[in-house]
Amino acid sequence: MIGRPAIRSERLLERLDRFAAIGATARGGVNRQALTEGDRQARALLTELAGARGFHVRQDEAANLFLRRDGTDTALSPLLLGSHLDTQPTGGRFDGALGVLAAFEVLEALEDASVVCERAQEVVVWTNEEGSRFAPGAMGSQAFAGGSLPAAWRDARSPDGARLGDELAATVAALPVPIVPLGFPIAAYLELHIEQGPVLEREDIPVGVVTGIQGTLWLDVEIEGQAAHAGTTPLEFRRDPMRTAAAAMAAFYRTIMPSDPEARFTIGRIASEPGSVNAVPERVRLTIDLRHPDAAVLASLAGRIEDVLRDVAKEGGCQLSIRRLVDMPPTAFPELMLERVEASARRAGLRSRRIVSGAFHDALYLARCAPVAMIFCPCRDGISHNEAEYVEPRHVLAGATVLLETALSLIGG
Ligand code: HGY
Ligand code: MN
Ligand code: MN
Ligand code: MN
Repeated sequence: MIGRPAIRSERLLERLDRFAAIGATARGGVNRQALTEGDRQARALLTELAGARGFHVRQDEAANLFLRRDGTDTALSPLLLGSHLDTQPTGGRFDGALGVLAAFEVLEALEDASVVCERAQEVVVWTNEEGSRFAPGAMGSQAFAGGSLPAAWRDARSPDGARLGDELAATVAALPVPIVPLGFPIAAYLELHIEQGPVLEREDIPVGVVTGIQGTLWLDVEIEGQAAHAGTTPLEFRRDPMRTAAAAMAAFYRTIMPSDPEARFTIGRIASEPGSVNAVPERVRLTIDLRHPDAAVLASLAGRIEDVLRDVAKEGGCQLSIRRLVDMPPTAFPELMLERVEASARRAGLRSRRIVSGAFHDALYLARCAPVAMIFCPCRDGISHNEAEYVEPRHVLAGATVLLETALSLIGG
């Protein structure tokens, strides 16, 4: 080893700028949705950078991408570190990309310092973490942890009408690299991510030691009534799904979050068919994103939501269908891994605090197959899933340094 490996901040910041240019939006954000041309472009760039450093690039059938830096003992399972490159439609330049590029920077720092390790290290890019173009979210990591990609997912359709299976095939075909089995033994998984909330910034603490991830449920709700003339149809003749949806939404906004400060309830998408100004809609579809740190409370809130929907649909003479698109139980990360990250922060001379994640992450599924640790860094005003998302360079460096230190503690460096 030639000296202790160190993060080269200017290289990492330059990489973040370079990737932010792929899918850049006019308002300074990034629109690089899962399995689009932009996603494929970012994967190709990362593959090129990896090849230039002699890292081995491979992918699996879920298009999860792996960049491997060999260890001396091939019998040892690798340390995996990474995140995702796909973004929200009006996403930021750090959500996901920070974790991938910081992980890549860790491998480069090890290579620069000629650190020879017994255990291989692999940067991973998980496919479709956001789930906003194709549900469910954290798709690639879920397939990796489960060892299979459910056939039903392949027929998932995006709002722009694309079929997941086709986009997945195009993404895998776009990178002529060896295919690895879906799911292989790993020693541990590390992920650096922005907090996407206000706590670390408010307390001026540079490192978040993530204790776990709260539970998440996504519901796809379809309310079917009867299309009718807007001008001629009196109330008693209407079976209006928009009126039904509005009654349910009013009840949800009035009760769920106001009565439980830990509950998170979001309707992010609503669509009306045929969507004509002067026709009572035939159908209304809306999505519900429900979260809570307590599994029993999450289940009971979901039950109440479904009861309210059934009652108002009955009252409005409408048909109702509810599909569960995502059902992620609350997940805790191992105490020993939390202590590892805290020790890494201390070695780096950085203050840290434990924090639960309000957002889900790929680490949630990796926790089912290996010891996992997540490191958070503060983001400005806690803003994310928004083009204004921003992380100060000093916090990028702090997070990447703790990621390097934690990786070293796991590969015997
Ligand atoms: O929705 C989430 O929690 C993640 O940021 N995709
Ligand atoms: Mn090699
Ligand atoms: Mn993310
Ligand atoms: Mn996100």
